[in-house]
Amino acid sequence: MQTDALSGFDSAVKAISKSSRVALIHDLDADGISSGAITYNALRVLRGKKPELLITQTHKTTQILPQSMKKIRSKKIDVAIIVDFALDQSPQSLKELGQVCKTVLVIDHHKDYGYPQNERTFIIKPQHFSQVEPSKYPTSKLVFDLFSRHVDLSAYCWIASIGLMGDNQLGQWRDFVGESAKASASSVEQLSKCVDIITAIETLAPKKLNELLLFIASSTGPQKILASKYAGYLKTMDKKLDSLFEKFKKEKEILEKQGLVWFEYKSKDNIKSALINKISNELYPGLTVICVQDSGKNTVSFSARRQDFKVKANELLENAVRGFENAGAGGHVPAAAGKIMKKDLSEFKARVIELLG
Ligand SMILES: [Mn+2]
Repeated sequence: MQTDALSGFDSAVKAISKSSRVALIHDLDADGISSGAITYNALRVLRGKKPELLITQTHKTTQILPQSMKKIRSKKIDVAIIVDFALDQSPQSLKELGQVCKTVLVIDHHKDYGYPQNERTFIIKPQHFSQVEPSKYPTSKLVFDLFSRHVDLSAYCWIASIGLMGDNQLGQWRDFVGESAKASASSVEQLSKCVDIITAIETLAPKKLNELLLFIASSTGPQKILASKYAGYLKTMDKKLDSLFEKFKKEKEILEKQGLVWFEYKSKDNIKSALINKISNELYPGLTVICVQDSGKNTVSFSARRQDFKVKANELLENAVRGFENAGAGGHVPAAAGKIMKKDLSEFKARVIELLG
């Protein structure tokens, strides 16, 4: 299994050449942006030219959206590389991409949804070759380790550190982060501030994520990010986060028996990951925390956290949305998310409580 996965990855990479037409598609959070930046640079070094297409989708999803497929077709892409989202959770979408592109390479650390691999489609996840629990092996570190088998990426170790800290995994990789801080003449605190900058752009100016990824990929070190125009978003972000955090403290609901902390709020900003990370890390690492965001549409989105692994947040949410129309959920054991129609919210909550017993 171990050699299979790594040698399969190696063959997929060796088949990418200067004449290949490559698209890179990434997730939108700090790990997704960082793994995108590292993969972008790895491809540039590997083939002496940048990818033909960098796709930043309009919202978080495990699918390749129709407008992305259109770009892939019109740019005559034959190699598609997907980082940090489980495209195998959307088998129809993955199949469609496999019919258009000669090679599809998915590099991800979410649950393995058991998509049947074939000569055109190769999926690699930590669980295929490593003992590290997949949520603790963020895609930034994964692409850094995997592509380092082919090209020297040591100048970008700080980007891998930013990405893995974005997925809350400093504890797992403390030595690596310490070394990359030293190598980039920065500190863990500065790298952590870069995470906050990416999260602020994801929340307040998601249309800028594509240019931010390119900016990070071309930066010589974290200082460039800290001194950039993007850092200007931090203040607004902190303000919004603090005010929701205060609201949480007053309005949260705690269900002792289920070990559940439940919070519903309204916001037009896509702020729920940042908010729930703060709540879970600072107040309730040992309880199941669920935050439900109403953005004024006919759907609501939600996130769940459970850091002691005693509840599988991804399976809890997947089971709680089963059968609902226009609904979806997924993610990691300690961190997951999804959305449902607003009309199903009370049934969703009842199911969560029931599932937690
Ligand atoms: Mn990730």
